[in-house]
Amino acid sequence: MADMSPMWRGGSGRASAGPLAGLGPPVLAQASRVVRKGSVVTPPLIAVLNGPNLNMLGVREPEKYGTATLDDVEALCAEVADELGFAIDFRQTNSEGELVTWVQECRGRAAGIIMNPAGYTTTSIATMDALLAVGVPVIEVHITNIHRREEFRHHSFISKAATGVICGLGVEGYALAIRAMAGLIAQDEEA
Ligand code: DHK
Repeated sequence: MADMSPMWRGGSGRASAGPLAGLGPPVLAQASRVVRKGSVVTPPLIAVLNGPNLNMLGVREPEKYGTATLDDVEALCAEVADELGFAIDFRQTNSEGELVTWVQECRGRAAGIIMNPAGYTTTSIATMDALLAVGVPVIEVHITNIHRREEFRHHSFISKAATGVICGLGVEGYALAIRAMAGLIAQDEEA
């Protein structure tokens, strides 16, 4: 198993490792849905990847993005994932290359990817290509309704790789994305 970056939540300076890195404990979900690998029972993994400036949530333009911090968003995702029997690997980076690498390393590990690409939404063909290469369901999340904002925010390269897009519902959009992803993964398993 290739290692991911030893730091996760790259931009926030938090040094805890996620299950993708194999460097620390995953946010374990209850074992209602499990994947058996030998004698080890592991809940399926959803990667929740966040792009640039989302480490500033809580202080960043709160009139648009709200007052919840990225830690609050991670706790929300972990709670919903736990309820549904999934583990999450929740990360943030300000670097496009790191985001691309994290996406690539989801191949064969994560059952789905939820991404708020933030400022890379409108620019990153590389992130789109990586998502297309991984071959798992992708849900794109934006806290704000990008279509009610400046025109340059309207076009998303990431949407071309996404099964669905959630925007404008605040950080609750992440919780909705986890629930939707659980459904997509179940469909994949049935197919
Ligand atoms: C977050 C950003 O950082 C912006 O660059 C996007 C997105 C919108 C959000 O709503 O979560 O344009």
